[in-house]
Amino acid sequence: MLRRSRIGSWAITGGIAAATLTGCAGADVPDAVIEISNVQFSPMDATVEVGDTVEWRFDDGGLLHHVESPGEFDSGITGEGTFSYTFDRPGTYTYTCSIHPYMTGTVTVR
Ligand SMILES: [Cu+2]
Repeated sequence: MLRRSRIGSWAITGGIAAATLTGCAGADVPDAVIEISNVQFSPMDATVEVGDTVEWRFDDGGLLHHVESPGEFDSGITGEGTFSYTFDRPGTYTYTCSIHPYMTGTVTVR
């Protein structure tokens, strides 16, 4: 009896989570995700369309990083969380990490 009620409870929780995700899909789901781990951007080069949102995920065990493209976007220095930017003009955007200058990446917007 107890076991069955636990399973039922999990099913309800899952249903709510799925509904919440679906409800936010239009605004919050990035068009491209760039992982920051092992002191590099992955992928280093991303291509998106005008109007797309790119999300960088700081996932390097708390190591501080920075996503910076002077005059375009700047995540600030952080070791956790995410940074999103929506590109509304075509072009090739180069960015670096000010803490680790050898960390570079590009976003091509077409
Ligand atoms: Cu860095």
